[in-house]
Amino acid sequence: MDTEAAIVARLREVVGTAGLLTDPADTAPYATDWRGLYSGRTPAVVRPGSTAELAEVVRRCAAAGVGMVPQGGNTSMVGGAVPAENGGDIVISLARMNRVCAVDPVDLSLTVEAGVTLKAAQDAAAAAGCLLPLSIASEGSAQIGGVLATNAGGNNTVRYGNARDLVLGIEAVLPDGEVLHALRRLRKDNTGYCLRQLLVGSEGTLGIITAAVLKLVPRPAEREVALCAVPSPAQALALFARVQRDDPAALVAFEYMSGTGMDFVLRHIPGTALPFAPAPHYALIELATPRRNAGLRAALEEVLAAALEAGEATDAVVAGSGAQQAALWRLREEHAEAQRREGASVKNDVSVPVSLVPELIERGAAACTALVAGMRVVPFGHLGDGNIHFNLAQPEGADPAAFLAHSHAIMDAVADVVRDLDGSFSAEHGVGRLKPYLLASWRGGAELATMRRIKQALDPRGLMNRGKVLPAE
Ligand code: 2HG
Ligand code: ZN
Repeated sequence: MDTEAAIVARLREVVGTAGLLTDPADTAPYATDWRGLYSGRTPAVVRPGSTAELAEVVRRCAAAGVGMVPQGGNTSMVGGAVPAENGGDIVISLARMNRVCAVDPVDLSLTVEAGVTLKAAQDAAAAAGCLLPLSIASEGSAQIGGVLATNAGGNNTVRYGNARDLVLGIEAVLPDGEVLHALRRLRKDNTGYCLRQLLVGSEGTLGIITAAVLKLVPRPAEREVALCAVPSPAQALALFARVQRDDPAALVAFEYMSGTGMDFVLRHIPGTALPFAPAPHYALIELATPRRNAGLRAALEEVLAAALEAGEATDAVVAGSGAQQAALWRLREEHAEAQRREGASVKNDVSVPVSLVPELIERGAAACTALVAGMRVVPFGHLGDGNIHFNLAQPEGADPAAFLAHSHAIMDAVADVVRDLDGSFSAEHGVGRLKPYLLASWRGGAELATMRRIKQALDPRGLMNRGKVLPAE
């Protein structure tokens, strides 16, 4: 077995000094996750500048039997992109592969390298008069490679689906260093197994995505954003159903927030303010259409008036400018950051059929509050697609570690409710390092067995992002 120093030297030959970090002060940010759950160790962070370099890095790691941890913006909520504490695995950062290669407003496609941030990809689409309809709170840091590897969901799933629904083509380096060239931009291509979709959502365990062709849509001509105060989750669902009935083609996002989560945002995030008096629950609605003179604003005001009349909302504001739209969205997008500043939290990224969201929130709250005195229930998220972040914040002033010692009890209590409602234990954040232990009981039998056979076929020595997704046998 080669020494770590020998392997690092061989990788330096490929990427040069500029493409390699070895000083622990430089590698530490790559070995720690955004939530602060894991602090790993790595002998080196390799930052290749091209697919050819990356493929050679993978070949050399594979030849030496060294594990590899692919990493994009390192915004995983489940520790999916960090190395283990005791490990010698090499982190492979895609950050330098950040070129926007092509945008085609007729094909409605965008070709980017994996290290392009989601925000930069959105900007490239906008500059060509198009829209990349994927939006997540971490889009300023999250990179396309990671967004696809984790099949990110986000705010627009109700209209445009998840990341996997926006992928036309992919280029990836497989665990043996071979390059999978499938960077096609075809709308129809029915030629055998869909390998790009195998890579999407594989969380870096089957290979490293190096570039992708994404689907775009025409840029909206009209866009409206409203914030509503709602009396209960059940009324939020009724409001969603009303908006969806009225003009399903215009609905882009329907987000739910609790009064507790909003309070965290208002206290921790400078410059945020509510446009009306605080309420027990909130809904944020975005509508958009590519049709000009569609009268979207009048239509939205009409729907909201009917909702107020029916008691589904008690207050509502439609943003009057782009800046106000951004300010309303900020109240929702800053929920994760505000919770982080409030202290330790246990996250349950769960989904249920949309119609059961109120039941999830009510039963989940009842199941949790009994577990830890003073714990705060902070559910929020993508009501329109059934994905609620059923998060629990530590009691005020409590010791974070003592609270986190209850993590598994809390997650199990929520999981029992979710299972009863035919839901999923991970709706959009993936499995990562945090949740492989849940896979056997939720996706056991032929599902897990097939996943293992795929992993065995592509990565027989288990070198790609080990310890993630699949539980140890
Ligand atoms: C969001 O929807 C993200 O803001 C983060 O998925 C959710 O912090 C969370 O639990
Ligand atoms: Zn989310």
